[in-house]
Amino acid sequence: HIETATGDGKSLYSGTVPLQTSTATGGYTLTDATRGGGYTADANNKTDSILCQLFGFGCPVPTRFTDADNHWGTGVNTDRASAAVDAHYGAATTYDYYKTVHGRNGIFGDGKGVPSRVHYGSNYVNAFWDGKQMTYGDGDNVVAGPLVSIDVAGHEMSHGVTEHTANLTYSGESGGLNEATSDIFGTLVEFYSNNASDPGDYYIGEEIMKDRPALRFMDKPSKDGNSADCWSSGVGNLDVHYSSGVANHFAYLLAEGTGAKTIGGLPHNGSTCNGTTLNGIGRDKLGKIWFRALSTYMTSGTTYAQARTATLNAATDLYGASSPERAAVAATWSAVSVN
Ligand code: ASN
Ligand code: ZN
Ligand code: CA
Repeated sequence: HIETATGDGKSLYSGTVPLQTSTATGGYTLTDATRGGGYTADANNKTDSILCQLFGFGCPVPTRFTDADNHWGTGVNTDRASAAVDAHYGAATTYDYYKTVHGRNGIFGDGKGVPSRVHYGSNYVNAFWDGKQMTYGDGDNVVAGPLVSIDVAGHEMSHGVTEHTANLTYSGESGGLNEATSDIFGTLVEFYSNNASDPGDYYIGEEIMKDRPALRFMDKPSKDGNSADCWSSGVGNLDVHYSSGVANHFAYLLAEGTGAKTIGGLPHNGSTCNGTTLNGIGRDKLGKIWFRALSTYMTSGTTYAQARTATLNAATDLYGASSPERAAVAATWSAVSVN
């Protein structure tokens, strides 16, 4: 019979981490029965055909990893299990974050875990949630290394949470809010992991990027050369990974306020679009307010103006209509030109 076991693994980005596994023929396998049976498998560098992507026909079947002694990986990508260690840890940490902090049982809210597959395609510089499973590329080692860092894992799986809550449409302003939701919770998962090798910060993808410090910067989104710091009419015409900048900037300023500080060893500097100074109410309250807004007030077509109202309603529910938290939400949206 199958038993659950606790092993450990040498990850690519998060040092040695505990892993929840199961006994299997030949030792152990990366199946986490304590978190709804989520498992991690090897995509063997195959890609999904168009038929697979559109209709689910002829999809390559990932193969399970096995390990004889339940000590996984080497911390370098030449060992195929190392990226799997990060992915399995990322899925477990994201599951725990939503359950512990928000009382949500997994991505779908039904207690089911999800499959993750690593080594997708060849030099594939992306990671994605397809509605059912996580997929991670190995990167090209020029722009990016393997895309299995905890903030990327939390970002992608949070797309699943968004899909099953507000279901923000992935274009226009709602698309920016969808992307920002993933950046916000990917970041809060990274902080929740409390991992010395990859401490929390408001950069997205700082562990994976090779040709720049990170993919995105929540303290000042325009640092990526493309993202918007402040709302303006037409921001919804940007790619959703850039229109997200307004909400990422809001989230950073709400939690941390203005001014220069070092977070997770990296420089951050919040400044407002209207010249105001903000103090920040902390990450935990940011997470509570954003999650309640997402799961209670936002809908598929929510705009930035409506996100302001949604988060104000959430803050009223959580802290009261006259609370400093609600006032901070109002002042912070105004600080990113959402009035
Ligand atoms: N990595 C991209 C993202 O999550 C892929 C996608 O699903 N658009 O934004
Ligand atoms: Zn995304
Ligand atoms: Ca990060």
